[in-house]
Amino acid sequence: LGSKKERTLAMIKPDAVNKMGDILQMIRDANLILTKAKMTKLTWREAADFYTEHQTKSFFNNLVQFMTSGPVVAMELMGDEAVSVWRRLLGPTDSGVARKEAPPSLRAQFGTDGTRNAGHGSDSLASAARELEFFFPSTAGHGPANTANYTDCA
Ligand code: DGI
Repeated sequence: LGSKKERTLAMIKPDAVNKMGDILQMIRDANLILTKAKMTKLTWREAADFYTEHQTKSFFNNLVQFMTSGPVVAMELMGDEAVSVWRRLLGPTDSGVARKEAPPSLRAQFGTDGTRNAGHGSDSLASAARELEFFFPSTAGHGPANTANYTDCA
């Protein structure tokens, strides 16, 4: 892997978990590779911690309610400019806005509105580091992904 490869934290939110197959296809078509994945049901506290930067916002309770309404799938994606590539696949935060854009993004296809918006992606390398540690803590024995030979997955 070249030195320009990035890692990002992608998440399929509860409203789109049953679209995982379509989403994995989008990931593959964008030349990102899946290096870690975990399905989990977040507790209220976990969801509130994950979105702690939004704790004072009016939509915070609705957001945490939604994020705890069913399982999510957390994924580590790797590839050239993975952070921005995945954000582009996601599309605008509000799925209603996303549907006005072409080509149809993940949120345009699988989300509903400004809260139920199908997916999450880290917005910077710093966020990615924090969010990857949140879902895949380095102390949990996952070990670093061996990225030396992922060509079979591309
Ligand atoms: O990084 P994003 O998910 O695109 O957006 P964000 O980090 O600003 O907000 C995190 C989540 O919070 C977003 O996916 C949905 C929710 N949210 C953000 N802004 C609004 C919102 N929900 C509602 N209802 N209204 C908002 O203005």
